Amino acid sequence: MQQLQSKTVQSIEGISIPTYRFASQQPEIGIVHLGPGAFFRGHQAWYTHKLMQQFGGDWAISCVSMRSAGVSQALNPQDGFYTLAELDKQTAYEVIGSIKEVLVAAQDYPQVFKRLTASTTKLVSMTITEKGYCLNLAGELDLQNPDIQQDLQGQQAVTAIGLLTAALAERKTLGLKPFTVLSCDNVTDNGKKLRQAIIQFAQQKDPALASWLDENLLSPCTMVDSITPATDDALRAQVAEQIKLADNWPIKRESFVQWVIEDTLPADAPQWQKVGATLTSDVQGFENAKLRLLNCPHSTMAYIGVLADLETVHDAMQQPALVEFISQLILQEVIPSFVAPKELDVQAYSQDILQRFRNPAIRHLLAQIAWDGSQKLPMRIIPIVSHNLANNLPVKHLSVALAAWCLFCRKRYMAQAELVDPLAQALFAIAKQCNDEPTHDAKLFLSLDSVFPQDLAENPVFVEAFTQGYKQLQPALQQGQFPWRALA
Ligand code: CS2
Repeated sequence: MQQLQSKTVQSIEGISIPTYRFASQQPEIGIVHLGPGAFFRGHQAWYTHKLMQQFGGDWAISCVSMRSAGVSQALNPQDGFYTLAELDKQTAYEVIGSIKEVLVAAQDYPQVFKRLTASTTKLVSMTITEKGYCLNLAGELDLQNPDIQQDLQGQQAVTAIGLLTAALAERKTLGLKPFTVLSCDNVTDNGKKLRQAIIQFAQQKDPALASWLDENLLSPCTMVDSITPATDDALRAQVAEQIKLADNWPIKRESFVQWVIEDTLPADAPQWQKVGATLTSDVQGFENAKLRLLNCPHSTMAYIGVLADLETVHDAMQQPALVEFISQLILQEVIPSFVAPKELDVQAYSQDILQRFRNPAIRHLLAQIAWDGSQKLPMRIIPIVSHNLANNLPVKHLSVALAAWCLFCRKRYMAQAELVDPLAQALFAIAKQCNDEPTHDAKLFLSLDSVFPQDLAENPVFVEAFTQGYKQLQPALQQGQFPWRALA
């Protein structure tokens, strides 16, 4: 079978292909994106594709991954083309062409730097996941992070923050405007934190650069949403059958897609609002709603589900006790914890999310959501607990969710299986010391101060709820012994 690439893409029948890639004037690169994972290719790259398809513009994307060469090896031989499959009641396919090249910073540093410092590069977006920002619990750049320390001393940056700051410094020297930076990760106040981290890094190296950035760097906050499970061989086969070409790395996602961007996006940025993105002054409200009503239940379901030996979100939604637990969590503890934007009907929004979780066409592995708990929980669960404790609101279900995460880490340790988490070593060190005595074990986990803020770890109401949750779920550590009654 022939490969999907410029030469062959026009032979595809019955599926939309990127016509702008065959126009007399090819779009120039206007965006550099850090972190070309599946989410980016299903979401922002798709919006940009729609924009160029309908309105043209020089918004081709140069993707950069910091270390891994997987995406560049898959997409460069395909001239950046890949297929997006929307899996819902009906399946829809589309070939996306907004990515022009994929670079690997560790190998192609001069080329990456050239892109970042080109006058034609107007915007640098990123999906580098929570850990990519190297922040501490207070949301500031963690200057003790070994990679950040290396970047403060070294030549060739290994972190996104180091790379962006070095490129911005060069732009200042060249007399260019800074590019706009756009964080598209599930991080609270993502734009503000990103901006602050870059300026903090610059401060360490060159205070004049820090003041220039403080005056000129734009970093709108965003909220991004679309469920995008990892690609599997079944999808590769399904896509090959449809397009009659081999695609190294097609992407699948649900048909729902949402992008809310702070209305400080400058005029020389892509006008994604023309193709469905929402510009608003209240991103925080949308982001709070999404982190709390989608990501918090998602993680809760992932940890409890894995403990109950379930495989996918869809499977978890077939378990009445788990669905009931999640519904109680949402109604009693999550919805009362925040003020939603005026235009959002919270109940309906939450119901729609649960309906999306039920999508039978999406096989979203709970294990995938369970990754990086130490980075995700401080964004999606812990702030709700802190808020509720301060406002005399309940925290029982939230505490069970956090206890489920700790037991999930223990379960991985007991199975001698990999724990995908930057704190895996510390978590396994704790798991090793656990002795099944809930008060003892709970104390050990709560001592992890990069996840649990000290005031939370010392709050008697929370410690009691967390220890109780841990105690009730603990039988799950024995294979096939999930204590469903503990959720009642
Ligand atoms: C999920 C998210 O993997 C996870 O942690 O909760 O990736 C989720 O699917 C997206 O945020 C949906 O927009």
